[in-house]
Amino acid sequence: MTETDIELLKTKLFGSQHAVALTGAGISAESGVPTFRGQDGLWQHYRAVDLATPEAFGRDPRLVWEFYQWRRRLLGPVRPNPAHTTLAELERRLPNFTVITQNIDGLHQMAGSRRIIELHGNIWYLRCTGCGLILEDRRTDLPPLPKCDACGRLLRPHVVWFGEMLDPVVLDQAYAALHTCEMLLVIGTSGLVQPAASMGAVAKHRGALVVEINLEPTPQSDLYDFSWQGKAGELLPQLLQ
Ligand code: BJW
Ligand code: ZN
Repeated sequence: MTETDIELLKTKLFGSQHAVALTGAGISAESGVPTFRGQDGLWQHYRAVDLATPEAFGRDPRLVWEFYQWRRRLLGPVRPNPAHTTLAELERRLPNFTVITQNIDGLHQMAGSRRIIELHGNIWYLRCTGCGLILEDRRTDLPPLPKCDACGRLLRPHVVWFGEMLDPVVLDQAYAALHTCEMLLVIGTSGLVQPAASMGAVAKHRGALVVEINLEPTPQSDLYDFSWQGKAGELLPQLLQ
């Protein structure tokens, strides 16, 4: 990326009626949240099939809850970084700016973004496996197997596991934003998990300028207009300068 490229991106971004950022775990890495894949990724130490599938929860809910309780404790003191705050600022400055995130950490909200589509749910919400009730709960000292006050059945984290469908209402909102945007920033995602991995291609197909911001190239890089390599927390603020 040259200085001229960055100027071009800024012109396109600040001239757009609709712009979108699609974010993944990499945007929270500089806040101290572990990513999933790569050297220090969560899936290097834990097997996704043992912890992030409905079958795993059916088999051993205590183990799955232990994993999520640990992650909730880890996330408790975590704060947004300059990448999150840049996106919040873009929402204030642009006529229509939407964040579509795969992250469950709630850091976009904390940074001040308001138009957020959470594809994979939110770790600070729990859902009843019996009556479907969804409730916010920020405690980091939950009982080992939290139960629903309304019906007494087991609660689960309100997140999307492998093999589960994404909420169709949430997906519709995401595609509506992707279909209308003139520019898409794809930030800190390995592009391996569907359907999010195809969302850049969807926007590209509809004529959006697509810019990837990542430490390294991904399987999607060649499809996009620009691949801007580096730390999201260092690159994104340059769009506001
Ligand atoms: C930085 C950085 C810095 C680091 N700055 N960058 C079609 C084809 C094949 C398979 C499927 C398919 N459709 C569905 C599937 C199955 C499956 C899937 O995709 N599997 C693949 C792995 C092959 N998908 C699903 O099951 C989805 N459901 C679905 O599609 O339902 C319909 C269906 C069901 C069954 C069969 C067919 C259809 C649901 C997926 C749910 C994903 N859930 C998780 C866990 C959420 C809860 C939790 O956190 O515990 O979501 S898995 C995990 O991966 C998490 C993430 O949101 C997701 C994506 O990860 P992300 O964000 O990309 O992180 P990383 O770690 O992979 O990458 C980080 C990146 O950041 C790297 O590139 C770094 O370089 C970069 N980076 N620091 C900038 N400072
Ligand atoms: Zn219930």
